[in-house]
Amino acid sequence: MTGAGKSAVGNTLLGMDTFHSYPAEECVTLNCETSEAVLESGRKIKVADTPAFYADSNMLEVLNFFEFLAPGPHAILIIIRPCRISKRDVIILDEMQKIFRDDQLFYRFAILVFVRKNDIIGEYGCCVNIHEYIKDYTNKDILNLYEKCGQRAIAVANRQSWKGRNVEAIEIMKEIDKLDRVYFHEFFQKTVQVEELKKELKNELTKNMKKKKWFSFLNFHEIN
Ligand SMILES: Nc1nc2c(ncn2[C@@H]2O[C@H](COP(=O)(O)OP(=O)(O)O)[C@@H](O)[C@H]2O)c(=O)[nH]1
Ligand SMILES: [Mg+2]
Repeated sequence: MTGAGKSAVGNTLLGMDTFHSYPAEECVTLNCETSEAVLESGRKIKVADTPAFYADSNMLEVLNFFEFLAPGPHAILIIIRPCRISKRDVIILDEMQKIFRDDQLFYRFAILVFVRKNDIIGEYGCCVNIHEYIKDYTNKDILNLYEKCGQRAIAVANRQSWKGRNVEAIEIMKEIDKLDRVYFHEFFQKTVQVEELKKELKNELTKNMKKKKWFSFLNFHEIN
């Protein structure tokens, strides 16, 4: 989703303004961008920021940063702006599974990250925690996504002082640390495998595109 806050969360995690993050109707992040940082704790992290996924070509783009994230990725953060996620966004997420070959693998490493925490939680929000918010205030598509992600969810406020953002970053890292990371290490370690995946995905997308053309022709035919 464009303008969700993906780049902002990336910056919060890194502890600095690396990715472009500002209000824009058009997609600000067009290609996957990567950055790394050494946290106060001494831990090294690598973050890949992605564009909004609305086109098949974006998905191929994701494969390009697997090498950068090796031996990860260790976590997939699905950034959600409260009340702005659409059914289409959820469907696109499901499409992402193609890259990981099976949905369980994709969602096993996924965490829902709701931005604009202050709008939904605490003094100005409606809930005491993110889990209550998801259960009481979101629709069944999000609930379904939440279940697929093993009920892993966190809310963060990106628009605040760096002192506050650093605290949010620690909380996100805690969620990431709860994930089992061994499997990814083995799965994506070899670049060869990534190349194979790319080829496979390209073939499948080409097939899908041909199918789409056929369907649009059918629609055209029906209207006339
Ligand atoms: N108030 C508030 N604004 C946020 C938060 N996170 C992101 N934003 C704003 O949302 C806008 C879009 O963010 P951006 O990171 O560029 O979204 P992206 O397109 O998903 O990468 C920017 O103006 C951010 O400052 C948040 O937690 N609270
Ligand atoms: Mg962005």
